[in-house]
Amino acid sequence: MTTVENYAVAGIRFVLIGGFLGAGKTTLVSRLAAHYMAQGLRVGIVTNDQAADLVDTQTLRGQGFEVGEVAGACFCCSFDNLLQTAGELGRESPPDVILAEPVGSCTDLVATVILPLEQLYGQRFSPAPFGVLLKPSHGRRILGVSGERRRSGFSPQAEYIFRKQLEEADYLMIGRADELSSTELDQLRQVLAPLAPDVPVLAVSPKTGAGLEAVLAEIESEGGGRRVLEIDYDIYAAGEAELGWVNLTATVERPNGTLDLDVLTERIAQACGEHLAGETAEIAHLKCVAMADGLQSVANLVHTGGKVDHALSVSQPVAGPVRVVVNARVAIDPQKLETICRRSVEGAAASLLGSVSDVSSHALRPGRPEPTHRLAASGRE
Ligand SMILES: Nc1nc2c(ncn2[C@@H]2O[C@H](COP(=O)(O)OP(=O)(O)OP(=O)(O)O)[C@@H](O)[C@H]2O)c(=O)[nH]1
Ligand SMILES: [Mg+2]
Repeated sequence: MTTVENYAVAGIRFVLIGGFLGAGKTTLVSRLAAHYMAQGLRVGIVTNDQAADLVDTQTLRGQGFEVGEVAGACFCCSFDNLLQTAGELGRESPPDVILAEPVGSCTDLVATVILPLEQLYGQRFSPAPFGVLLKPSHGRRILGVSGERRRSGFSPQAEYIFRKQLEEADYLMIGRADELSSTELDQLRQVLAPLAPDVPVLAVSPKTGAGLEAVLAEIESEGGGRRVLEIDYDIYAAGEAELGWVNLTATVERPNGTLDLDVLTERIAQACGEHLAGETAEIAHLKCVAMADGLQSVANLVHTGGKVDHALSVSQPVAGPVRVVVNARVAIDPQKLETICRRSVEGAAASLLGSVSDVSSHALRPGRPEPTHRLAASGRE
């Protein structure tokens, strides 16, 4: 069982949770953080994105966690920034556990993050075995469950990233298990077996907490296999560059009236989803947070044609300005995506008799990953 004492001896337990965009990493990180805090451990969280204005940072901070953000590039390419951000968590007394969520289009994390932490900064950090969440919706299509190899909506290069993420795991977690039948779980286990032989495969539901005990046991086990990938960075870079990336912020206001934050985020996500379906553009993850009076509503879409889900809900209407942040990662031209996001925010606000101001956004395609370090298990760069 984890105690403050044994983490204090071993250094900060550094827990990296990998997995594709929309797999459920933030939801799992939040569950794990709550669990460790309830045990009396000090917890810090690090989020990561290619651009500023992250929904995940807002939602985790809104839940009362201490969160540092590495923005502008993935952990592997901003390794020193990751170290600095981790070092700034819990300034008065360092955390016992750091939970870190990499960008969901990132892979090769064992060689570029876990081994450098272990081999170059092993006095400070004790990296846990690396767990990767499988996203069932895209996983079924990309891995060809039951021979139903359907179009995933992504190019072979982006599918390559999805597979590589699974290959480097010390343990795999099939996410959203609450939505899967036992047959569907078995089918996923079968297609995972050749990709990741000899790796434990857990069924988890970050949203309900089911399966958390088994994840905790993996995190607390000693040593990971440190599965360093054989990976072609040209394919990896092409796969990442296929995604349009938009982070948009805006203020929505309804003069002399109140706004229902859940309806607002749902309408924004719904409108984006409809526009993108019209473009036959596959959504990797589209999330929208609306914040006011310390309250947060978050609406998510994790594939095109999917149903809008609320990761966080607010029951009462709010008066006054509402801060909205949209993060969209979609296989489409980023400028087109930016226009769709702006129009969707404006349309949703207008449908609630609200107005939009202070709009700002970043639209980009992720650049080629150039890791700060890339270590082999032997410690050589
Ligand atoms: N039904 C169900 N939904 C879940 C579960 N875990 C996460 N979700 C939902 O899946 C969506 C994506 O979850 P996130 O935790 O934001 O996913 P993520 O991997 O952090 O996404 P990125 O940061 O964009 O890569 C949200 O709507 C969550 O509420 C689960 O166990 N069951
Ligand atoms: Mg996340």
